[in-house]
Amino acid sequence: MNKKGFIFDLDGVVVDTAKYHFLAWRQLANSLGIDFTEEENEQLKGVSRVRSLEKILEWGNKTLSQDEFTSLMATKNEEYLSHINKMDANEVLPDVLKVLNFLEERQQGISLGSASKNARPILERVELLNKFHAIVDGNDVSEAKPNPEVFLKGAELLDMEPHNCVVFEDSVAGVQAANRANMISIGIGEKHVLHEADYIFKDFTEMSTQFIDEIISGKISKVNQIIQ
Ligand code: B16
Ligand code: MG
Repeated sequence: MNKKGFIFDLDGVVVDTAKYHFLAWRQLANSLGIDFTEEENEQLKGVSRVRSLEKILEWGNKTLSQDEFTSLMATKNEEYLSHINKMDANEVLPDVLKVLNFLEERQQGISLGSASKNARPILERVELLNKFHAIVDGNDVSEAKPNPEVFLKGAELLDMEPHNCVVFEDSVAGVQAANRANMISIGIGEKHVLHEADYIFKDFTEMSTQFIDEIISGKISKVNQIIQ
């Protein structure tokens, strides 16, 4: 079948909001006397807000009451939203629009598969909301990546079998989720971080339309092969 489901992660794939998550989490962590590196931050990518705060508290060896925990999550989100509210279409990552338009031309299924509860407002701000046939975000799932729920729901909404779906992901947890869903996992980012992905590209400018066509035709399938 020459139709596939293409599932895009949001943060770090469609837009670089990963940097805003990092700024907001680091500010919050520092206020608790905890610091973490950009390398440790990789572990926060793609995972839920709750799990992110749990990890930061683990790093700092701190425990909080449930009320404090909830209030800190709200503080982080306010800080994060102050960055998001300044975003516009210029913040869409290079060649994302080109790939979305190409997939639209080829009449492929297009879904978002993000852990973020802010996914819809972000897509609206960067004027991409109408490019997706389905959206699954942090409001729609009960299990966080690396659990495959977010991508399996995307496949279902697109009416596609998981093995006919492809996931673009910038996070380790997200690549693992795609693999567990039995989808072709395409890492967007660094090879040494995303080595579990079937294919890896630095960004969409490195991905040819021929590569996408070969996925659509089935010539390229799920193998543990690295292209860069
Ligand atoms: P929010 P993605 C994820 O989005 C981020 O990568 C991760 O860092 C964040 O904690 C998570 O969304 C939740 O985001 O606080 O906005 O609900 O990469 O899955 O698109
Ligand atoms: Mg991401």
